[in-house]
Amino acid sequence: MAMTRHAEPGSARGWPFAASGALAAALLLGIAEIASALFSPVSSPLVAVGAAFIDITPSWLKDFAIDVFGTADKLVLMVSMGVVALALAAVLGLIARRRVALASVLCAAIAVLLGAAVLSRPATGWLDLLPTVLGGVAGIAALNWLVRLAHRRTVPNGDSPGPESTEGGASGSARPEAARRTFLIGAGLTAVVAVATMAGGRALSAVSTAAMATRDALRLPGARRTAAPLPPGVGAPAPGMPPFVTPNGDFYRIDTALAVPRIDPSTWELRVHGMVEEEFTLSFTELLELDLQESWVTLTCVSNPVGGDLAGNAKWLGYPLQDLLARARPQAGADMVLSTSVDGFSASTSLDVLTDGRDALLAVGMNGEPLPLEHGFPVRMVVPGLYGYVSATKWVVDLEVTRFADKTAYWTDRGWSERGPIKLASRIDVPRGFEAVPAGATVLGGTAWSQTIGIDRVQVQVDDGAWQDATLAAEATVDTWRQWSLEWEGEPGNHTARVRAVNRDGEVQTAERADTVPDGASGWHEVQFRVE
Ligand SMILES: Nc1nc2c(c(=O)[nH]1)N[C@H]1C(S)=C(S)[C@@H](COP(=O)(O)O)O[C@H]1N2
Ligand SMILES: [Mo]
Repeated sequence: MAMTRHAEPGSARGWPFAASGALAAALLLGIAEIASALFSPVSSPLVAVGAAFIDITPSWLKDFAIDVFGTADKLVLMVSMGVVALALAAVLGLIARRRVALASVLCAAIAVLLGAAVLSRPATGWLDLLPTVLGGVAGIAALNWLVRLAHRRTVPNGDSPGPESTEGGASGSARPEAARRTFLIGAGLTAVVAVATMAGGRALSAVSTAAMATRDALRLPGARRTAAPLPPGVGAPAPGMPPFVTPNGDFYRIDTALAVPRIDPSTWELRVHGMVEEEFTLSFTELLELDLQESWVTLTCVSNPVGGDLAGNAKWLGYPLQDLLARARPQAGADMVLSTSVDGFSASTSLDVLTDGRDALLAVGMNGEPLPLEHGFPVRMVVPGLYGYVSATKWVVDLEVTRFADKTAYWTDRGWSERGPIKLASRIDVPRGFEAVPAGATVLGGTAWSQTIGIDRVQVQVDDGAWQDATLAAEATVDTWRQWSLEWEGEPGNHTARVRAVNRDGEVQTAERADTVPDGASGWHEVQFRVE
């Protein structure tokens, strides 16, 4: 007896659904890959799953894989994972044929598993789930769309009886053709986007991996003029205070860069030009051969609200901008230096400030390391006393000596003020807002800054009582913040503490509240807390 298989219109046309599933999965991974390359390389679900897989593989299997495939072992792993994933995704597509909602839920469940793999990596946090979430959303949308198109191409063939079967012959033969073409176009489009995002993402992360390797291999020369060691007691003796020196990994980051620029130091060049007697360009090697200097500087962002933490303190290594400008010899009438980043960001810095002797640096090092990629590798500016948006250009490649009357910078074009000196500020770090502290003696602590001038006094007022002088911690330099503390004993219940600082010029921090726009927030910081 011969087994004859009759081509059932329904079951024979499973492949468009299987393909829809595979394409949706490919899109999910592609979108996640490009997003992670732009956002944070450790957040790639593909890499996370591969790494997690390597971690759980028994060592005999690892040894076997290395024996058989040698250095191609990782490639073989990635390709095998890809094949298994596409096969599973094809099954998902077949499920979606009858139960698209269930398949969507399964797809979301897969995204959750991928997210779990990302979170299981050592250097990831909740934000690193973003690429997987974006990929998951794209994947589910593509699955639903393609499955709908796949149904349309089968329906007129009698897959489901309905009004179509009673329609005239003309539409009966024309519609499947058109529907088939629509499905193929949809599938092709999804494939193109999936492949492009995957390839783009992998290429981009290869570039960042290379940039990180270059940075890791870089040895910075020592400073000709080193910073004085920190005096003992720069940290206030209040438990829970932030460290006096901000570790690079905890340093606040503010920039307009969607993807962190990756600059190869061997191709980096700084062009110094404009209203100068001598234009020149400087290479990274030339920069490192100059007399580098170290200095402690507290950077502050103009967008820092009263009491906020958009400030960080580091030891910077670099070449004095004053000396660099002396070599260019600015012409009379120039009053500004427009610095531009490789990504187009620009800052207008007053020429007076850059030549008044303060420690303004063309910086290459941060806390004893090359600048981290996200803090401007390989070269940025650091200017004590000015908010970052008018001075701290990261990935800097161009300095134009010009006039405020002739040129404007990125944020000045968007309503922020032209010069941006940092306002005298103080904040309470402990207790934190709404913290409950045990009864007995409490140590209040915080931070104050008045870069280039120095902090002379910090005063604290609790519950409308008298202003009390806080104890100042040791001062590192006038360009750094200064910690303070105050011992206080209060009744159980709710309390409010407020703080103000006085700088060495005798200026008392104003109580007048100002928004961050256009030139920085002002006002006294207040914290409410409870004594148990
Ligand atoms: N290229 C570039 N440099 C930039 C910015 C930017 O958006 N792009 N932002 C500036 C701002 S507003 C601040 S506050 C500082 C922050 O430096 P950080 O990210 O190293 O803390 O960088 C400045 N330099
Ligand atoms: Mo900023």
